[in-house]
Amino acid sequence: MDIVLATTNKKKAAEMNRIFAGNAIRFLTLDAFPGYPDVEEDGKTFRSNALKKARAVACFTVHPALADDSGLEVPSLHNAPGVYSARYAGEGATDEKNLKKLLRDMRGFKAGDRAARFVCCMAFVLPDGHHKTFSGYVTGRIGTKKRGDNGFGYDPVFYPEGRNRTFAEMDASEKDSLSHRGRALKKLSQYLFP
Ligand code: ITT
Repeated sequence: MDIVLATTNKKKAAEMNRIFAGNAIRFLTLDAFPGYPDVEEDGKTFRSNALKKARAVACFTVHPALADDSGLEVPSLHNAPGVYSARYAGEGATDEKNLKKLLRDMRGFKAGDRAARFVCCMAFVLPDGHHKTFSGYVTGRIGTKKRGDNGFGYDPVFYPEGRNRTFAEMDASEKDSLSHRGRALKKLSQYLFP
């Protein structure tokens, strides 16, 4: 089965390919469909943004589409950056800038106020409009400085629960086995290949 990945984030796409490797699925990227229009992520929830992205791609490409909307929630920041994770430091901000802003906003926070979780909502949409969504979560805490070079986004400051290494200090398979994206994709896999 061909599924078009509705993401422009190459590192996310690489994770999705990796986690699904070995299944009877070929992931296509949007590069194969020139002229695909930009979709504004203006939803208030990860689910509504994921559905919006996947619906737009299924409609444009006439192929099944898979979109991921994901981000980091910090309860002591009223769940920010949340759906704004990719643009926490402003429209078009780099991972580096978003991460710096997070550390700045949490400066002085005690250990008990550094809890966080990553959330991922995967939306799978068929060209006829049928859809299904799958959510995955990983809880942990935010460190006080960056550690590690792997991964992307907020990985260098996120310590999954029970570990004393950040996602950016783990190899790909260890992150995939714990991550919000890995957990959501596992549910999709169980749905597609029961
Ligand atoms: P697409 O919308 O094209 O898929 P994007 O990067 O804009 O790409 P999102 O809108 O879903 O994706 O934003 C997700 C942001 O949340 C991402 O830019 C990271 O900052 C953060 N994030 C999500 N998953 C992450 C992960 O596994 N590790 C670290 N940061 C992550």
